[in-house]
Amino acid sequence: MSENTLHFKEYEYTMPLPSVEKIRQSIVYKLIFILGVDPKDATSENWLNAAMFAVRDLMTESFLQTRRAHENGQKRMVYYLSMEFLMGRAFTNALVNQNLYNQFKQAFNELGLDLESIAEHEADPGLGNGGLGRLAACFLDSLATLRIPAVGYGIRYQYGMFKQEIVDGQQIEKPDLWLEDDMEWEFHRPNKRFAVNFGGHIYQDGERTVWQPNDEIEAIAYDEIIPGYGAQVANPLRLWTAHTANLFNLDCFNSGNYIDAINEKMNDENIARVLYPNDSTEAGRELRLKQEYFLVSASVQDIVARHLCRANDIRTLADTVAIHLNDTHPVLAIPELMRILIDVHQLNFDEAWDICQRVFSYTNHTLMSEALETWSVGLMAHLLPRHLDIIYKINAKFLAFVREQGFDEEFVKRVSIIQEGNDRRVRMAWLAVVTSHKVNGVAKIHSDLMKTSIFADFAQLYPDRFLNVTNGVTPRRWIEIANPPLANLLDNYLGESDWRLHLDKLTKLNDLADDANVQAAFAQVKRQAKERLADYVARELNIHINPDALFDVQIKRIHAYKRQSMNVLHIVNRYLHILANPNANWQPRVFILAGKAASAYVEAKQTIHLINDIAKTINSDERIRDLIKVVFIPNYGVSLAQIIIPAADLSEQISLAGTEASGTSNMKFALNGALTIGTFDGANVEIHERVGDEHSFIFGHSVEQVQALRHNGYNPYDFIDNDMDLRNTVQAIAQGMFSPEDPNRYNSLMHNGDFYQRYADFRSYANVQTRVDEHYRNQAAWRKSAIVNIANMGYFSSDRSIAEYCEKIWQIKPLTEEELPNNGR
Ligand code: 26V
Repeated sequence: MSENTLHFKEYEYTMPLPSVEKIRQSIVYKLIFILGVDPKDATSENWLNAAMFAVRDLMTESFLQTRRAHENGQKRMVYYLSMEFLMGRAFTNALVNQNLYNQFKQAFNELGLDLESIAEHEADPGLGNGGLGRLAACFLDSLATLRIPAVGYGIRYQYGMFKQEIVDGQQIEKPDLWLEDDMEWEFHRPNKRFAVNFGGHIYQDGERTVWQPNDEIEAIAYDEIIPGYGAQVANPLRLWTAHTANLFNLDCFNSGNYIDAINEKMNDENIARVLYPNDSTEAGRELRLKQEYFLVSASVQDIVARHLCRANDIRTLADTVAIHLNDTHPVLAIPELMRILIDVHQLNFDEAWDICQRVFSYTNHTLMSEALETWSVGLMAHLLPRHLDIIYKINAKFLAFVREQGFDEEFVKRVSIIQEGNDRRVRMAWLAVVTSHKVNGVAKIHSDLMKTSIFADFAQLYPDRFLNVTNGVTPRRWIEIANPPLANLLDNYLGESDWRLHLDKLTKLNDLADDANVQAAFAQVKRQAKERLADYVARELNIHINPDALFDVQIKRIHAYKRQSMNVLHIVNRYLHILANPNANWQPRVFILAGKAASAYVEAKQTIHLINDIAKTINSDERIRDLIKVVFIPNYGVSLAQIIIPAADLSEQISLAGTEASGTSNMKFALNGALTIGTFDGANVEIHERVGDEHSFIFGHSVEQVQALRHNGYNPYDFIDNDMDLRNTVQAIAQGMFSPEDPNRYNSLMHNGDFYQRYADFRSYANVQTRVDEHYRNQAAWRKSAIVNIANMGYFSSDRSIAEYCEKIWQIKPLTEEELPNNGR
């Protein structure tokens, strides 16, 4: 960047030069004049806050220029609607993507401060549950980097994902007060506000249906800058907060009790209060439905308003607008857009329907039936009567089409958007599929299963609608930021730095995988990351782990289908064998697990308790002599993942085949040189395809075998009774070896019908773990495998995923050189 980087032609102004000196001055300036803090009293938080404002200045111009480019161009734009965005910390990301990291580091040095430790003070906004939210964040990074005209829309939850503490081995949830750090660096847009209505009733006025709502909430925007790598383009992530609408215009104030009326209105702000955990419990569902509508109503109103600014003709909406539905959570955007087109802009139903079909696309992220959203017709009639009315009309039109095709009434019943019966419900996934021009799964195997399981009927009706776009992850966060020494290694051995933008360039490493120098350099990178993690574990948990041991890692939400408890079976089996045979040549291992359990999910919480009980017993058993260490690291999130993933030797991806839609940590691990031990599930299949049998460890039943077992009446004791290791292991846990004070504590966890077939896969899992040990003993061979893994991960860049979405789903092109904000630099 130079002093005259960008200009709004009609105004004169000077941007501060981002030299080290100017940066240092800018930080001090912000500290004094924006925060009002005397530098001699400044805390680390104050310095960070000041530096964040300084870096925001440097992004703002391209942010506003990008907006101009969007407004001036007639390009189709994509609006990515998601109830979750797991962005991770923003500060280092902003520096890296703008190529300002070294300057800021130097500026901090000159102030006597260390950038890395200052950056640790930033709160990590946990506005998501897991993979779906993190995927949205990787996608935003790639959209901006690829200069795609795009806006992300979400909710600015006051409380994100809870903070997890472990007390006596058990999970305790603490509220996550991420906003209280007072480091708001988003742009608050108090004039970007939209009324979101609820309740009331509908009536006919001639041809027209009129909605008379009885409650109004206001959505107010906050914009976060999403800088693309290379600083050419910055897109907005617009998050909505809830505000009580114009209090004094509402009827309830005429009814007498002023204080009660105010209190009641204050409750409206609960809408944006807290992120829902994905435990699919019924409690509090009404608020969740309100949240979903709140997000989509504000966003769709905003999208329509933007379109009218650009094109001034509502009928051309589908030419300039693509709206993407991240799972079914924002599917109410469909009836909301219909409502706006018909009720506000007076289009007829068929015109509106035609526009919706061209605008919307939808990604499915899970096949598990309990996660498929449905809403009771009664609740929807109560909160959103006009939307229910529109959904009925869409359904009538759709079912007429189905009958025309000659399908029978059984089929009609199955595909109806309304599930009939005592408890009538709206099936949100069906509404998404019926409307969207494209529906995608997130890994090859998942997209195939989608067409043969949950959406089989729809695949018959609309064979061309379904496609796959395999997930990806951003190499900027998952290599450059999480693992700077690896980034250096890649720069050195690839002889260029643009793997950050063209991850396929990593394939060059395939030729270097046998090279002793490269292996040694890799070993050093891995060692550094393992030491860093060991320091963290020593500091936070007072557990000492040996960086020479094999680091075996499973980090993700705790869920029965992900089978953390099968990992535990292997650990205990190994423990029992070491006790029986202490002098064999055991490979020392550190088992690292982390993840949150939804607060109402009893089995998941028990699993955490079990892991901690086992850690306590094994870590203090002197006979084990550090051959096994078990560590459960509390409060898993993006920031912790950035520390753990680079340090992993082995990546546990052991879900039951057919249950994990894709997984994305599997990609991050392999990209950081961990070998995968995994089932044929999700993206493991495609990772294995690229790295080969020799460099990964696949085990367990295939989807077909899993289905056959289920079909034939799966009996876990067929496996327990016929495998002595398994029998001993299950008994040890179930009879209280790790919970002597409460010997039955894990009886039910071990004897619960084993829906996810841990016991059926145990033998092949244990066997392949033995192969892992053998491979690790040959360090040269292991390092080669690790390098081959890195070399073949180019495909799993989220840049590739986004390019596919643009081409196959959204029909969107990047901004051209001429349209670029900094054209003429
Ligand atoms: C469901 C619910 C239902 C209750 C309210 C809150 C809530 C939040 C999320 C969900 C569904 C989550 C689905 C999900 O996270 N799927 C994951 O998506 C990843 C990105 O595609 C993928 O890698 C994981 O395999 C998949 O489990």
